[in-house]
Amino acid sequence: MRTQVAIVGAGPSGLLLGQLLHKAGIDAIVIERQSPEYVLSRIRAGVLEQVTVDVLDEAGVGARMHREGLVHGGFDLLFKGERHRIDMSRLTGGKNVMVYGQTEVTHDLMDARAAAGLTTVYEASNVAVHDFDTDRPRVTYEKDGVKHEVVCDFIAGCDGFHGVCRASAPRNAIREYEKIYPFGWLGILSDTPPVHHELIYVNSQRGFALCSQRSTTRSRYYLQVPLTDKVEDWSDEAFWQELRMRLDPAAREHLVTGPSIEKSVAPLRSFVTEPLRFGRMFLAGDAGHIVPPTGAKGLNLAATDVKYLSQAFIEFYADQTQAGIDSYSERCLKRIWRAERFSWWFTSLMHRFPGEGEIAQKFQEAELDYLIHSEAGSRTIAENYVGLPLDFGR
Ligand code: RFL
Ligand code: PHB
Repeated sequence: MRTQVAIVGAGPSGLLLGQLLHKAGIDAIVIERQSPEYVLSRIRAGVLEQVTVDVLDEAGVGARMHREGLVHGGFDLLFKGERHRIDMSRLTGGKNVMVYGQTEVTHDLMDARAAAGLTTVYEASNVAVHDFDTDRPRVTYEKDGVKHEVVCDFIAGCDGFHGVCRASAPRNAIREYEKIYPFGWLGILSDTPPVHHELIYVNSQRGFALCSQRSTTRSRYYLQVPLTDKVEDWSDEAFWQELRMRLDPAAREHLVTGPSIEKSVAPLRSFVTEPLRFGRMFLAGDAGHIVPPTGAKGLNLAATDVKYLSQAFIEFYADQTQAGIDSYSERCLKRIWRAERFSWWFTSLMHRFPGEGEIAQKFQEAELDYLIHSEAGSRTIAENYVGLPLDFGR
């Protein structure tokens, strides 16, 4: 078959790109390795920046998010046993974030795609990308034992960190930067009311914890755990007990526990690919970069990549200009490195690093103390958390 843009991966990046292109009258196909159920079962992000909310609105998929999402104007930092609120809204001139799960975003995008009658091939195997150094790239895959070929103008690699697109880029044209952190996050989802109406980021001697939420009746909690820990090592009871020990007395008292409906361990990594374009193949979202989740930036970066990429394709077809395509990589990477820096810094500030001793904890506590008492310090964390403006630094 022939299409204008072949999108590999039906995570939020791929589906959002498909929707933005559809709105602009550009033909695209989405090819995904997994089933829709599997894609929806991955519990990940929960915090959307205003920029992401705007892109979802632009794609025409924001209605349920505005109805059901929770607008947060601040979050708490808990250290030395006490909680301190970062008033994001006041510190940033009225900016907020939207708490709305990635699962729901993906669901809304899937529904919109189905309603528009657009093609998504799920459970495609042996997906491969070819000839992206020519003006006639191809994607091949197998479905139900039958081989297929898609001839296109462009390939969008939206296939996440373990995808095939980045792996197919010529080794002499790609540079990868990586840092792996010496711990993971154990996450639990439960149908219990959140311990607090906003998020709590916890620095404790026992390690980092995060109290997040999906709705007023569904909670998401995380604990820093050693990389060697497996989900099976943690009963629900053990999780709640450890969480309680990392919280302050008031939160400990308010914490409502219950059976987990999902439990998983995620490794933490900082990773950037340069460039994000190889001829007529473009990487977007986790295919090109990973941040540790502490700053809640992964999905938000994916949304900006996709916004820039859709703009570049729209300009190419409507105005016959290559300008957006040529500047895509550089434009994205500027924003990516800023978010990488913030995510690395916030991760370093909040976690216990094995072997670093008690002085590291003291340094962190002193820095947190500075941040909450300094208007400049508080504003720095707030403006990064809500997301730097798209024209920042220009
Ligand atoms: P995804 O979601 O990994 O989707 C990629 C899709 O590509 C498919 N695929 C292939 N398809 C065809 N052929 C192949 N060869 C393929 N290989 C892979 C995969 O099956 C998949 O469906 O990447 P995408 O779309 O770029 O989206 C990125 C986000 O998922 C990610 O950045 C966020 O989840 C990160 N993240 C967070 N981001 C935020 O902005 N705010 C948060 O609060 C936040 N919290 C988190 C997070 C990530 C976490 N984990 C588990 C790493 C919390 C956690 C715990
Ligand atoms: C989440 O709700 O899953 C979440 C929230 C904030 C983060 C990371 C994850 O920084």
